[in-house]
Amino acid sequence: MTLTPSTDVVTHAVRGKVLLVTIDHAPVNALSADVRRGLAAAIDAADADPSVEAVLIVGAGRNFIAGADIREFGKPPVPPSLPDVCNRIEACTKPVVAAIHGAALGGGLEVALAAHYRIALDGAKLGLPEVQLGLLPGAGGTQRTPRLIGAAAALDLILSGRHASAQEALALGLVDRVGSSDDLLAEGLAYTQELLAAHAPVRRTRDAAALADRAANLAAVVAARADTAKKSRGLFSPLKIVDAVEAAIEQPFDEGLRLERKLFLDCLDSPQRAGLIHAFFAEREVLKAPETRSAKPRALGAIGVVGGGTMGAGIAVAVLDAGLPVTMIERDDESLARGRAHIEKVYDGLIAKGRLSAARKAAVMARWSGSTSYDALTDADLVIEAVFEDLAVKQAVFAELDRVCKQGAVLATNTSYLDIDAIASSISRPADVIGLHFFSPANIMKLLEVVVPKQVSADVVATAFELAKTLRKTPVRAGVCDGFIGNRVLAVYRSAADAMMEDGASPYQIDAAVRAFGFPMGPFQVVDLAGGDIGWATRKRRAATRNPAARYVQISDRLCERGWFGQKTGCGFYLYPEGSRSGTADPEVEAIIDAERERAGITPRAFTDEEIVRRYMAAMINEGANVVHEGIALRPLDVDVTFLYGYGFPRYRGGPMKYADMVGLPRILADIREFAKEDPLFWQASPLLVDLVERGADFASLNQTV
Ligand code: 3H9
Repeated sequence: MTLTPSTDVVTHAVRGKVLLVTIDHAPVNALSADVRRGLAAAIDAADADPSVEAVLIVGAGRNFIAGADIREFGKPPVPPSLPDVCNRIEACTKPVVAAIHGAALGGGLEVALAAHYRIALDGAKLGLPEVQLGLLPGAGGTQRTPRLIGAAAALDLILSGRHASAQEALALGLVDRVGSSDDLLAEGLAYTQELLAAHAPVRRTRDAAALADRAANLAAVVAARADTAKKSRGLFSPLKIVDAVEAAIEQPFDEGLRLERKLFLDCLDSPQRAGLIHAFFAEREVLKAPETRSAKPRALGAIGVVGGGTMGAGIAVAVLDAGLPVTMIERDDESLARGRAHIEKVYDGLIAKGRLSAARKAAVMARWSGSTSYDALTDADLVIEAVFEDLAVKQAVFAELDRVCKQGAVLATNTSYLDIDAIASSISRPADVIGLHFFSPANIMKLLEVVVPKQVSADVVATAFELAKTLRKTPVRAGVCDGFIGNRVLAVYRSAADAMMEDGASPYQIDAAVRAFGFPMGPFQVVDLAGGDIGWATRKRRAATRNPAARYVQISDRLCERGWFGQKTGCGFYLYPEGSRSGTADPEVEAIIDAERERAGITPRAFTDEEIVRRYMAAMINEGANVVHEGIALRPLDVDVTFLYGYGFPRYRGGPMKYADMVGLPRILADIREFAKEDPLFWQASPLLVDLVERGADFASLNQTV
């Protein structure tokens, strides 16, 4: 057997009558220019070699092919293009088999669909996830998939971007066989030899017949178009996907491919593609905090949670769901029972929806134990404190943890604002203390701010990142300051929203403008959902240290003084008749706002939705820049991931700092300087923003790996 490199990353070798083509391009066999060249060359070699009767394509490592090389997008294209390579594979005069293990995603599945036969191993993941990157399958996926499995199934796969298992792929007709062992090469070769023995012909997907029933397939397109218009509001690529699949039904294959190429390039040029691909890489970069490289995580077996309120219970559910045991501490039996009830309520909700069995709930709850004595935490590897947000109360808890916990236990606080350095230095082992800021509901929200105090040891930080992985959360490393990354920036853009409200925009207009930008909710809806009393308590806490010269809008306080805390009290900025969760505008609130404007001596003016968004975003970006400048966030991308995962920032815009880069930093700075004419104290341009603009640089230039 000779091994011929087509390129360094694709080799081919003759095995009897079969040309075995191996893609070996770590980490995930993405289809870089070298891989594309290598694949085309291998097919040329197969056609040219009379001793070769069939071709088998496999991937080395853990995956078949993860797709096009995402890092190439936005750069000048290098031939051959992937559509050309797929067409070359399909045109091969000898049967081509793809043997799939691990991921066959995007362009990876398109390569497999261009092959003539497909076998997948158990554990394979097949999908066309391009939509999640603002794209559509651009190497024949929108044309071959419906021809192979019908428009309805193809649209479901392409519009959702989900991964199908090997078994599902078999049932759909996406693959011909599921291997019975995990020996990729043996399975692939055996299947190829079987096909040769049966004189199986070249079988091209372009000729497959699943679109024969034109009417039924068109009906699927009509339904998908209506559904997509509703569900994918604001997104650019989904409706283009529907158009491309429609072309598969209505047009000859080559015409369809041409349309697909055009639509793909339109998507490639779109800012949404840039935003979504930034998000893809950013969510992987945040995992690479310096301590995760320099230190090994400590063991994570038994977890303690102090406090059984909403937050403590949510954290306990997240930990239980990850398969770890939880010991919950509460001050008395009644509170402990309430904590347990909070947890059970989550699981009972799942049972009611048919998503969990009673037996499964019992198995999960068997990992839960509760106690009113801190002594129950002596074996815990990591304890998360989630009690009342008050420094003295938290320090008292930490004194107890210091007393009972074993040496080496990680002691974490779930505070959202408080000075973790002050908590750490109040006990005898400050190196073990860290902040783990979960977001409510803690079992659902993906963001976990890992807040790193001065004295903490590197392996404790590494353990926090490990915990995030176990809990399937997205960790972002943050430094200690009031509000860390997320809530600190939130406080600033909330103030900008309050100022606009007092100056003349209604909360309803502001919310609608922010929703139109792509957030699921506006800032005043968020207040109503979270409970106005929470922000009120924070404002009272900060009152003593607030700069008396700073503008302070009192409208929210007026609502709270009336007990209007939002959804839970039936009214806040909105009215929630009879427990309804979607609010309606409240004329009484508007009257209160009018009265406050009068009290403050403000003549209200009109705002356009565009100006609202400009001010809102400028405030968010400027404080984001401050947070990076002060080292609270490692890089701008850490701010982006915080907002994507914790604050509903629209993913297709990439996060506030990416958005700023796309708008252009000079424009953001010019806006801030313009707004500063009215309120110079609030609108102080971040030194980092000024510096970047002076240097002609952008936030992305600061995103290199730390
Ligand atoms: C496409 O195919 C378009 C075509 O239709 C048309 C073209 C004309 N490219 O996630 P991991 C990197 S669009 C470049 O941590 P896992 C990743 O950044 C593409 N790099 O591993 C990371 O790098 P680093 C459609 C990629 O085991 C490393 O690989 N395909 C690519 O948890 C490991 O990744 C997709 O959208 C790529 N395509 O998960 C699939 N993929 O070590 C995207 C990964 O420097 N990929 N990297 O941080 C995935 O979903 C997951 O990576 C996968 C593995 C499931 C494959």
